[in-house]
Amino acid sequence: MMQQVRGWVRDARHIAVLTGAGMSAESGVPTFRDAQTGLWAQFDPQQLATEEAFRANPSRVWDWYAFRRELIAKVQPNAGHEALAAFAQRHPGRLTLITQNVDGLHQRAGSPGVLALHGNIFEDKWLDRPGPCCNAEAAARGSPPYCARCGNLLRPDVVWFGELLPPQAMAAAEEAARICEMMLVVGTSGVVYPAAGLARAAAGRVVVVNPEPTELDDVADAVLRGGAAHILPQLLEED
Ligand code: BV8
Repeated sequence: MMQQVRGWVRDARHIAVLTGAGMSAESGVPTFRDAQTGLWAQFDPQQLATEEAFRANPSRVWDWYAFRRELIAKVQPNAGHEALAAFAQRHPGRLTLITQNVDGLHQRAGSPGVLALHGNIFEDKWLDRPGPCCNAEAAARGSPPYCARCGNLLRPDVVWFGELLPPQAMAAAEEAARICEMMLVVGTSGVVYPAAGLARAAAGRVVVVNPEPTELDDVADAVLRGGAAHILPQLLEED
């Protein structure tokens, strides 16, 4: 199967890649559906990653993101991130990388033009429409930081459940799915929409890379059972 899929990679002019939290698992970043650790074990990420949860308890949600930021800042991109970046650098314009991840590891590995559908965990934005008094650099320290003049809160610049994805990134991702001869779907359970819908809309062959069964296995032309850091270097290295 690996040799056959390597042939598909060789023959594809346009390759779309959709990655999820499993892409970063071998870097040491727990996936979204891994049991939350320690203090966070009592919370469901799907409940925490919402505007409603933030408004109800800003410091709890802010502290969860601070905990994740601290963990992600200490890890490195893995061989899977690096294989995707090296391929894109060897073949400019042939590979479009679409990620649901907010950890920035694809960007740190050197992948160009990453379509980050769910935002960036290291960026903040104002919770409510900012007034002239709202200056993020001068925000009053706190969990979360806030505008001392009007009380507006800073929040992580990620897409929470119930929030629209960035229209430009999503449009570019849909275009990449439409023109691709193949789509690699790596490290995602395929549960979260509209990102998972990209695999269902792919014009080309769909190849799932995942150690476990996923919700997208039914649309896969091939499934490579294994970890991203192990499979992707084999799949993308040149003969
Ligand atoms: C929206 C940022 C419109 C925050 C995240 C149909 C259409 C549209 C929307 C919906 C729909 N159905 C339901 C919805 C609503 C909802 C949704 O999808 N709910 C699900 C749970 C049913 N979607 C939304 O709300 C989206 N917005 O639709 O807006 C709208 C707007 C207003 C009003 C109405 C409609 C917004 C979704 C974005 C949410 N934000 N992240 C943050 O990170 O804190 S999603 C979050 O889950 C992460 O980004 C994560 O990447 C993502 C998806 O999870 P996965 O990446 O798949 O991770 P998971 O843990 O599930 O799986 C890991 C996989 O890795 C596993 O398969 C595992 O086997 C594998 N793995 C493990 N180790 C490895 C590995 N793979 C490879 N190698 C390994 N070593």
